[in-house]
Amino acid sequence: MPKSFTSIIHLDTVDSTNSYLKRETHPAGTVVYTFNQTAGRGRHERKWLTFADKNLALSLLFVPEEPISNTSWHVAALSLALLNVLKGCKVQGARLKWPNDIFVGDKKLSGVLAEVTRQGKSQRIIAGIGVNVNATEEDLSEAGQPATSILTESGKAIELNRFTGLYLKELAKWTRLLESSRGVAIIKREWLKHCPILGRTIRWDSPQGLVEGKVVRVDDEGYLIIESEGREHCIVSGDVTMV
Ligand code: BT5
Repeated sequence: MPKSFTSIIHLDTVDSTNSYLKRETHPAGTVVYTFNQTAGRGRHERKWLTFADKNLALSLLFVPEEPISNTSWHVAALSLALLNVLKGCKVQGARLKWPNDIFVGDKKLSGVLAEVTRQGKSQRIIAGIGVNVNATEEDLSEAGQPATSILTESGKAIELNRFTGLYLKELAKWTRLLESSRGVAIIKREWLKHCPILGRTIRWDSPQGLVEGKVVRVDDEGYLIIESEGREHCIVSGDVTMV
């Protein structure tokens, strides 16, 4: 088992690997995964489709020593780990899309959902990733937005246990980095390399309505700072599209 994890639980089926970790008591570093998630969740109560025995749904429990104010770098660790595995799977041109997606061209291949709960005085971060591994174009047409998979991009299916092993090995590296003192700086640098958002004009679906502005920086907590009509806005969450 990779050193960063305390246990790795494989479930034949589960409603949602994030929900599983939320309702159970497990130590920090527990990973749970399945190839048959029946009620996968996205952000804002959206659905995440898994397609039985074709895709991976995996969640990891973090219990940080100090409370954190946002989960951007945890999300980034899960995504960056996947980007490295995708290279080995001959998927060309994968990139990150703020805040939580992996895209190839204009199609979504993976999404991450991070949720924060409390247990006594501890903060628990449950970060879950859904990866389209062997889903076919026909499956993906149900996703409600352009979507793709490793199979569709590379033309080759990959055995799910093998894929999960490769992903866990990478994830262990990024998780260790996240917990090291210089880790966040390295994750931020790598994230910026793969998420070409600086200087771009974006449209942000804010609680007050649509805001269009240029991304001037990403702060150390992973928030996007955009400039719009002479004012800076800090984007904490929500959906953004490039203009
Ligand atoms: C996400 O939400 O992209 C986060 C997805 C996280 C799923 C993982 S699986 C393990 C863990 N357990 C869970 O229950 N969840 C996590 P969001 O950015 O809100 O995107 C959701 C939208 O993506 C949906 O409204 C659909 O349009 C689209 N979608 C659903 N399934 C998809 C799929 N398999 N591939 C591509 N797009 C999909």
